[in-house]
Amino acid sequence: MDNSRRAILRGSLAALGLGAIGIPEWAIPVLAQGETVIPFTDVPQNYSSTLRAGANPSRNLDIRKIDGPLTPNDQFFVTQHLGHPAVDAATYKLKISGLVDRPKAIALDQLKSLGATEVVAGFECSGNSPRGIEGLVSNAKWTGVPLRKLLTEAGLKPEAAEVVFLGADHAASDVEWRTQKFNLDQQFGRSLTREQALMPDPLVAYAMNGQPITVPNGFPVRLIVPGWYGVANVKWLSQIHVQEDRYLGNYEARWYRTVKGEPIDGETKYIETAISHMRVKSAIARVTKNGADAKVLGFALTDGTPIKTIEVKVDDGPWQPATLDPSNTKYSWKLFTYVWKNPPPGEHTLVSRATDAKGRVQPTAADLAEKKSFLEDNSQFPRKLTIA
Ligand SMILES: Nc1nc2c(c(=O)[nH]1)N[C@H]1C(S)=C(S)[C@@H](COP(=O)(O)O)O[C@H]1N2
Ligand SMILES: [Mo]
Repeated sequence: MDNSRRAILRGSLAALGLGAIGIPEWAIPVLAQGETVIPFTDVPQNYSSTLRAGANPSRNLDIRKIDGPLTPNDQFFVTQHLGHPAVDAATYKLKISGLVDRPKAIALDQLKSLGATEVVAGFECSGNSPRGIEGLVSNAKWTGVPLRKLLTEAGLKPEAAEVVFLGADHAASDVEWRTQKFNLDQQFGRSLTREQALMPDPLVAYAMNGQPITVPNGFPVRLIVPGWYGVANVKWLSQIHVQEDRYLGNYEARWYRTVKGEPIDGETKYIETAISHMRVKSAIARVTKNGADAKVLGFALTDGTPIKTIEVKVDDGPWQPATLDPSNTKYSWKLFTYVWKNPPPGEHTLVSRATDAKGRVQPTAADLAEKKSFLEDNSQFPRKLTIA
């Protein structure tokens, strides 16, 4: 990159409040000659995308910096409940226990020798929303062994109905039962039904964008369930336990559920559901200007169902079709662009809306009024900016 482009980029990043940290290499192809970023006026001054220190370090992806299909490992969002356990790769063993014919304890090298299937999977935390500028989302290429291969080699017994995934992270936690509260040491755990676990997609992953999975993102091994919310992707995976009964752990049945009113035969019924497949969502991530026209960049997520349309609306104008990026794949996030011709000076509101091939339309915030719990907020995200 020549110095003039570098200077332009530095100016644009300064406008984002990012100037002081220098120019990350991956940001280099972002802006063409003469292209400048139009800052959003809806991003808080203190918005941070650095790993927050403390017992439970987390990090947002600053979606204004998305510049390509894969999120670099040092930018990938980070969130979890119980901090980052240190797992020693040299002594690591993935245990497979319970209702299997051949219980296993698989070392990391052994796991790597069992396969190198790749999937590009993007996901968001089910708590991701406009309130946090949609920063709990990322997209990476994962490499690992198909879960069903491991389960088939272990041999599921006929009565095996539920596959539980336990992380190495654990803590004394409140387990509520009626009016009682037990304080018990619990591992982070999630489950899939036998049928879901034997689908071709779920991956026991040991690499992320061609590198070992980072410690914050689950080193050395994590589960990836493409098309599902982040919570399904158990990090620091230490044990796969197969059982007959439904698993009702804290992060399966209590924390991660949606309380939502649905009209059923003309009456609103409050149905509680577990967090599973991602609901169709899109968001505008960045707006740039080069000459007279502005370019809008955004991302969309689905459960793997193809996108039918992504549309962008400027102020009170009509919905206009956006263009999907050719790099998108079945389970990746879907990048899109929209050319905003001749934006007039002044304040504007831009919003995007995704519709999938099953006809499911991304709702407005008002459409979600009967959803009482905040998870699974796939509402349209109106963005505000000012054209000088
Ligand atoms: N072991 C373990 N895995 C976990 C969690 C956790 O607390 N412990 N949190 C889940 C949640 S809620 C999300 S959104 C994703 C976040 O993955 P990331 O930090 O790699 O972005 O991890 C999931 N996997
Ligand atoms: Mo999450």
